[in-house]
Amino acid sequence: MGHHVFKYTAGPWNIHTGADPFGPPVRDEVDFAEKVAKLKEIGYHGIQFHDDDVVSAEADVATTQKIAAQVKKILDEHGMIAEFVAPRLWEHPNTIDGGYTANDPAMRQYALDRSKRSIDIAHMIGTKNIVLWPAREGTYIREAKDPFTATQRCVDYINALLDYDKEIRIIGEMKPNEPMDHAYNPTSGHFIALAYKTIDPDRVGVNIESAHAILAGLDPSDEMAFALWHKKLWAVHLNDQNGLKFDEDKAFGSVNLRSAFNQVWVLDRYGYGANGEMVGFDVKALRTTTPEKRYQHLINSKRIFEHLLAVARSLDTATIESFRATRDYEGLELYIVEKLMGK
Ligand code: 3MF
Ligand code: MG
Repeated sequence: MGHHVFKYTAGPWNIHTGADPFGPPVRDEVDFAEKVAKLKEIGYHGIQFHDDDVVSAEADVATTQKIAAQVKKILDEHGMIAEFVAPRLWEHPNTIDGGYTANDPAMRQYALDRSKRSIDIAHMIGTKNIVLWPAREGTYIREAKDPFTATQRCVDYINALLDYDKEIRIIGEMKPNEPMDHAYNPTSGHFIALAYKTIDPDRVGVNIESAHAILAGLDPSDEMAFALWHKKLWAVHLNDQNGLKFDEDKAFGSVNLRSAFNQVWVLDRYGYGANGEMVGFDVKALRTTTPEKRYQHLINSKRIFEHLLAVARSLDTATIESFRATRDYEGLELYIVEKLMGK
């Protein structure tokens, strides 16, 4: 398996100003067209979008079509594709209490309408993929919402979108916490279980983010393997995370090289990308990064992925099998670690 060429994507939010909850921007915002041109230059193949990365959520239909066409033109001019559109259901006043799990029916309707509009935008820029990061679909306090009802509302919401458009695919990007204390469906496994209860399971899959798996105390490569087995790994957000704290979105492989290696190895072994899946990086520049280096974390993540791919492809299968057959896992460990050290 494998040995095909991987293709890389990132979102416009991955080139950002460095603003954080504790301080203002430290770098200027960069024009969208410049981001696309630069990502192309550093070897990327496509762009990921929130709905409002394409066009403001307040724009009317005619304006939405016009601006989406301009965005598509910029992509086309650079030979870049749109990987997905994610409805941003966490910034608007109507989503303070969540989207489809909000207690107020009017707010749930807003989430649905905005998501349908995201599907329309996805068509305009040429993708069939909708990513669902259920940011505020959870609670700050346990008693705020009913978890049984929330489960049903999630399935009803997905069904409504599958029914609205017979071509789109819903790709859940699960995360256990942040911004919420607890999110509903905190792991990919939860979402895959729900997928089978929807009206069209073949159009419901997952986007696995390394940091989100780590925050759930799980191993990202095992999470990926589980989804690959279900034929439901349709996107990845590779990055890294130093322990249990806020979602750091560090450059891929920058914290735990062995974990990163195992993610690359499992993706390559099981043909990730063979059906057009992209290697997405959801990485943030450090706040200390100077404007001239604002793409360096994206360059680094891709380069580290490629180095790890070379390591994975240099492994000798017979050697690994003989370590396994003799239960010599100490030997296997040294074999892998020395490979990672270039020995
Ligand atoms: C949050 C995330 C998000 C999602 C993005 C697309 C800002 O932890 O990972 O990145 O990836 O909203 O769904
Ligand atoms: Mg992400």
